[in-house]
Amino acid sequence: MLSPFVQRKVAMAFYKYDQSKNGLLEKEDLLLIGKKVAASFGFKESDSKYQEILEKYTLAWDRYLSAADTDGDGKVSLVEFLEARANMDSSQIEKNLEYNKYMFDCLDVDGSGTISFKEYQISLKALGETNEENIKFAFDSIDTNKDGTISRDEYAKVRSNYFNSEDIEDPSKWCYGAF
Ligand SMILES: [Ca+2]
Ligand SMILES: [Ca+2]
Ligand SMILES: [Ca+2]
Repeated sequence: MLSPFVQRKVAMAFYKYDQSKNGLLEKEDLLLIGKKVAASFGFKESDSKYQEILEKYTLAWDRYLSAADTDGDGKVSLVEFLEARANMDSSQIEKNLEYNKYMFDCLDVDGSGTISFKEYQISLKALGETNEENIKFAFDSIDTNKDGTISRDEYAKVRSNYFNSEDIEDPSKWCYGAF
């Protein structure tokens, strides 16, 4: 059973991903985010880079998020999403890193192996965060070694804390935008 604080964080992430606002997560939501991100980078539908970004979001659904669809109806309800998070073991670092890979790849639009401030900013804006200061605060708190980029390890750490930490002061709660 997740604590009320963790439930709140999980639900917040769920509703940010639910772009069609029907209360369910579907592949379509991931594609909507991918399309916003691709458009923000100035790519057009006919560009190969645009299709490449959509492919990353498709993989994030197929290989990661859809695993929470336990009743197999093609949609993830909030209950299913909460259950999937409750079953996520923070000690299974390797498994979490593997899951994180698909979300990380979505954010690492240019495939450089790190998430730049611009990549993070565009992703958060696609999820509905518009306040630049909030985005900067979130980015700086994830970039723990202060090299100006988010590494795979830094990203895995913040997602693990987001979905597991009971510390209400921990800034990881900001990783999807203002908390
Ligand atoms: Ca379902
Ligand atoms: Ca990058
Ligand atoms: Ca860093």
